[in-house]
Amino acid sequence: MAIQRTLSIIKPDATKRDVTGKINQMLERSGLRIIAQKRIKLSQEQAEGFYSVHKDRPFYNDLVNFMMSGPVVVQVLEGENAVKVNRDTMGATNPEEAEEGTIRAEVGLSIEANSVHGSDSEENARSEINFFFKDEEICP
Ligand code: IDP
Ligand code: MG
Repeated sequence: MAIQRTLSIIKPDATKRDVTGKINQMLERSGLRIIAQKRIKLSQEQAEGFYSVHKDRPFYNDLVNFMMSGPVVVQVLEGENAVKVNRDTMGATNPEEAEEGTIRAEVGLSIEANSVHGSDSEENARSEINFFFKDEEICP
């Protein structure tokens, strides 16, 4: 297995409830190293751009507004098979369907306010990391 990097976002529903530390502990316990991290407020342009793949979905406008409703923590995670390990640690999109012990099952509130984002492929991880981070901000 190869060492990979993936982009993670702790979403506004989670930053508002002060569970950033709990989520980071769950990520680190899965073997994912947090090699870059910053807490930011997304602009409309950033939220729309980041989720542009979903622009034709009925939930797009709500999703963009939700992602701007409070601070987010954007992070680069590194580890063996990091893209899949992070997706497994996050759990299913809908917290009601997420396996016990996953972040979304433990912390998520709804299919929209599901506490975390994670890249779904190595290729998307590369572009999502570049969306938020300069090379010099990543400290492995
Ligand atoms: P993922 O985050 O598990 O990869 P995606 O299908 O890529 O799920 O959807 C992106 C985000 O859009 C989800 O994490 C969630 O916040 C939101 N979302 C997805 N499906 C719905 C829905 O049916 N209603 C409202 N929000 C949704
Ligand atoms: Mg997705």
